[in-house]
Amino acid sequence: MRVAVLGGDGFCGWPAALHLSANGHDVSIVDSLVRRRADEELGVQSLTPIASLADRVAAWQEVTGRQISTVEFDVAHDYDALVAFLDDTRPDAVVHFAEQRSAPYSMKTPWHKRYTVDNNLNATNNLLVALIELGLETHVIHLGSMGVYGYETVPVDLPEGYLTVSYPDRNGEMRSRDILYPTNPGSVYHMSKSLDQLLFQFYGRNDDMRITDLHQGIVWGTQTDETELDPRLINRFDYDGDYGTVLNRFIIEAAIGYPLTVHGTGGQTRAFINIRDTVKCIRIAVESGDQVTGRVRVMNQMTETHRVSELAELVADTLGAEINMVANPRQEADANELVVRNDHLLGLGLDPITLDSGLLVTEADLARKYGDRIDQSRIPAKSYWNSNRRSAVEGSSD
Ligand code: NAD
Ligand code: USQ
Repeated sequence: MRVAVLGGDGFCGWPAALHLSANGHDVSIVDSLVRRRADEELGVQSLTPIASLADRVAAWQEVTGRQISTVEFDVAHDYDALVAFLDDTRPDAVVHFAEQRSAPYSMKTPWHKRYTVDNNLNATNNLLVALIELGLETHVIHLGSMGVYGYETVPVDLPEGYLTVSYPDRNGEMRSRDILYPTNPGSVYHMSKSLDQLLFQFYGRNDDMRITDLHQGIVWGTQTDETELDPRLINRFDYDGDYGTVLNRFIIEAAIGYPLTVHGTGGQTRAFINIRDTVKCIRIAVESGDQVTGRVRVMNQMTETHRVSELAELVADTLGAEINMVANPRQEADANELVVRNDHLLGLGLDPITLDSGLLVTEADLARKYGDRIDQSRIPAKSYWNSNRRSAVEGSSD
């Protein structure tokens, strides 16, 4: 299939593009390279040394003989370039990763809040409008977030996108219908994913579009079978307080002897998926596009749930580390329960990699290998959700 990967230079997009290419798909990458500029803005670099996008695809061709084309433009703001690209490539599927994806980055300042909403919503809206303008029947696969459901304890296993509700009509007769699961985002970033859902619901219905929204959990790990083929193909590995996600941060922290940074009580329970499973899920979503008819297909792209404090203990026990309970810069519940359905992807053949697979040690080895690239001053999370959280952190003795 012809597959366009928007955001194909990023942490999930790059290995997904390689995995699709390795499996015989004709892949084109679009990226504005804004994520590399965010590293410059934040004064931090990926733990792993990442090659330029041009060098990456040249290496891929050298190693495998497979070609991936690339084009650089801003999907959110260069609508004409997007239309020209889609008209030229006429993809069977577009995988849309091209959004600002960090919750802490989205909460840093008014500029970061406005940038995240502007970038994420315009990227999604532009893509949908461009496909409609061109009359293409392209399957759109979007990377959404488990965070759209919110992280309060609820008495149900989180369903895949829709909730069946029953209510009395005006004559008192019971009715039943499926609604989008009530959204309850915990950051401006997560809110942008909640709003994306409405764009999909509207255009899906109005223009009969085929759309899959993947509600992905926190991705951990770095390398995949394809990125391991050559050092120039290595994936990025974020560890800083803005872009580093919890498990990858714990792995790096343990690897360099930095106490694990557990926020608050560590009672937050979250959904996780290894990057090797992310790329498989993307391929599965692409290759099962003909199953998408009618309403937006929502699949929960996660394989296991863990409480942050228990993750820290597991990492400490496996890799050897101290644990430091730090004041939480985020406005979030101290603790929550989380049970998630992921029947769709399991039914389509996903065979999950779980934390007990031994990959923790492999990842820690990688972190140690590049440990001298770490700037420890960039580890503490310093994006505060509101002034109360700032006071709590700045007033704490951590
Ligand atoms: P990333 O920041 O590493 O990659 C995103 C890529 O998109 C970057 O290369 C960036 O330059 C590009 N981009 C951003 N805005 C763009 C624009 N307007 N035009 C063109 N390119 C643009 O992030 P990631 O971790 O690879 O995440 C990819 C997607 O997956 C995001 O939408 C994110 O919300 C979602 N997701 C990520 C995780 C995770 O743990 N990393 C978990 C769940 C969902
Ligand atoms: N946390 C710590 N210590 C740390 C970092 C984080 O205790 O050093 C805690 C946070 O307070 C939070 C939890 O770990 O309770 C998860 O934080 P995270 O940064 O790992 O994940 P999050 O901000 O939710 O965002 C990440 C990705 C985002 C994706 C989301 C999936 O950056 O793109 O959408 O995971 S989910 O969380 O399922 O919504």
